Amino acid sequence: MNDPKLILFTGFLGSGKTSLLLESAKYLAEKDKRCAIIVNEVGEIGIDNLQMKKMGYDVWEIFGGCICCTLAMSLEETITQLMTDFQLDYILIEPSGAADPSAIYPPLEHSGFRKEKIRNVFTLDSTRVDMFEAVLEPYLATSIPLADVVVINKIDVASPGELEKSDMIIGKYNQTVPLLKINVNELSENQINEMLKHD
Ligand SMILES: Nc1nc2c(ncn2[C@@H]2O[C@H](COP(=O)(O)OP(=O)(O)OP(=O)(O)O)[C@@H](O)[C@H]2O)c(=O)[nH]1
Ligand SMILES: [Mg+2]
Repeated sequence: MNDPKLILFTGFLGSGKTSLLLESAKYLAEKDKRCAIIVNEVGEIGIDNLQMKKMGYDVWEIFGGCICCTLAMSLEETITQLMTDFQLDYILIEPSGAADPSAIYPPLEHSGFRKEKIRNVFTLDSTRVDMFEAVLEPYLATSIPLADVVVINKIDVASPGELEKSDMIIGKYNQTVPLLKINVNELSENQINEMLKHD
């Protein structure tokens, strides 16, 4: 049995992680891939467990706080159990947007996922780059170098200046990462494939 592909949706609070995760899950389901979704709180994504079960997903709710720092054991156990009980193609994880994204790797590695096996999709909300630059430099400096692909989103509502600054900020911390510019409401199949592709 092949190990599932593990996709992490990282990015600051409110940046668009859940929207991308759900679009990805929908797309993968259409392609008959089996996915598990791990989020902090199922309520947060606005879909209840029963409904997800009807759609063919198993939702594993991890209670309270952020899965990265306070509940690392429970994340590890959840993944181990998922992999024992199900034949999965993908595990999609949304860590809390307030967490240090580097903290999620140790529990994933304990579950048997080497860093090269994890695809970290970092979302940058282009409409808030000025704020990020002003007060979140340390967050950007730890998050962006870990990204395997950066999604600059909300291009439908950003100004040309904000889009230019988004490019500049990513380039400052990671010169080699592939960039995707998207409006989540008009995602193309190519963009989703580019985002999820595993080498
Ligand atoms: N116009 C536009 N809105 C977007 C886009 N992507 C996300 N949004 C909106 O941005 C808001 C936040 O999106 P979420 O997907 O909930 O963001 P999140 O990162 O999961 O937020 P938290 O879990 O609270 O950290 C929602 O209202 C989305 O509809 C986009 O490309 N364009
Ligand atoms: Mg979310």
